[in-house]
Amino acid sequence: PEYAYLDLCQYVLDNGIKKDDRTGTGVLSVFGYQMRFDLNKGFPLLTTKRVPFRLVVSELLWFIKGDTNIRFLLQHNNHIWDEWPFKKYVESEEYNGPDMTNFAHRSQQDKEFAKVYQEEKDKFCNRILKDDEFAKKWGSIGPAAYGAQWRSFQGPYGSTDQLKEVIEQIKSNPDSRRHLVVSWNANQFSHGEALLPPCHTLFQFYVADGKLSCQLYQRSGDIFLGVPFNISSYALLTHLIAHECGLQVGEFIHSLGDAHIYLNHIEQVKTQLSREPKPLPTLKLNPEVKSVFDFTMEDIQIIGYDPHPTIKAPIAV
Ligand code: THF
Repeated sequence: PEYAYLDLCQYVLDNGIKKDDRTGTGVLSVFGYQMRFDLNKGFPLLTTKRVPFRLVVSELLWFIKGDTNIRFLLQHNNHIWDEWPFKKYVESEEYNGPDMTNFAHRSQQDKEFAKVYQEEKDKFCNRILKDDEFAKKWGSIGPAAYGAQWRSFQGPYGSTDQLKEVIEQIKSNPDSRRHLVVSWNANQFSHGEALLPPCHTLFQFYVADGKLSCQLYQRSGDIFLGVPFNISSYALLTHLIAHECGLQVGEFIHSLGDAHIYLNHIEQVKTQLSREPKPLPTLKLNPEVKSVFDFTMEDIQIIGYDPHPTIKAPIAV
């Protein structure tokens, strides 16, 4: 079932080196690690803790739409990207509420502050939902977000819809070795355009024996919170594209650069490792939908998901 993931956790606990990081939290980290998931042996949604699949789906549909504004996520009650636009807003001239400096850290240490922070963030989210002008100005996670890179990669020759082109190529020229989508636009980052430069820098598809496989190179992976999402997100993307192209699914191969466990996630990881994995669920796609670009939440179902309970952990911002 999910041993590839559990082995990664154990490997980093055993071999990880203590490092400081951008967020000031501290991590146990290794460099270079690869996991393989055979998508014919069940859908890789972890069973040793509950992974909220509807959040994975709405995030992926958001990328596929080419959207970079969190309004769509909020409309689906998905809050996994809130912290980044909120940070930009509270650091701006326009914000005049209570001091939010270092909110991610302080809200973990200080219960009173955690309440004030939650109120301010709720206000922010409500304005993003209701106020078009405000959403336009403050809801974006920046022009370097996945949605923009996948659907309108900017370069000297104009804009490229990488996702659309790669799907066309998989259909017309399956043996090609160029089925790539790249999110890392070095030029953009060196000019300060990104709130958070993409962690999923590049993915590639591969067709053999009528099966579609996908490999992701992720430059940085938050093993406890992010990676379980990332595995099921790319597995789902592979299923959607295989569905449109009339292919079966093959493998998802997850290659990680800096693979780390945040120091404030270590107890949670140990709890998870103490649990017995259960059989993986299966994915069911609405056969009426033909194009990757037409799927909605209702068209994507997970069957037979019976995980161990949720394990809470704070996100590093
Ligand atoms: N930053 C960091 N530090 N870690 C990441 O995993 C990460 N992401 C995205 C962007 N920056 C990142 C955001 N993805 C959760 C999951 C994925 C996220 C962000 C947050 C999270 O908190 N998941 C909870 C459930 C949350 C909920 O129910 O609302 C969980 O228990 O899984 C990597 O893509």
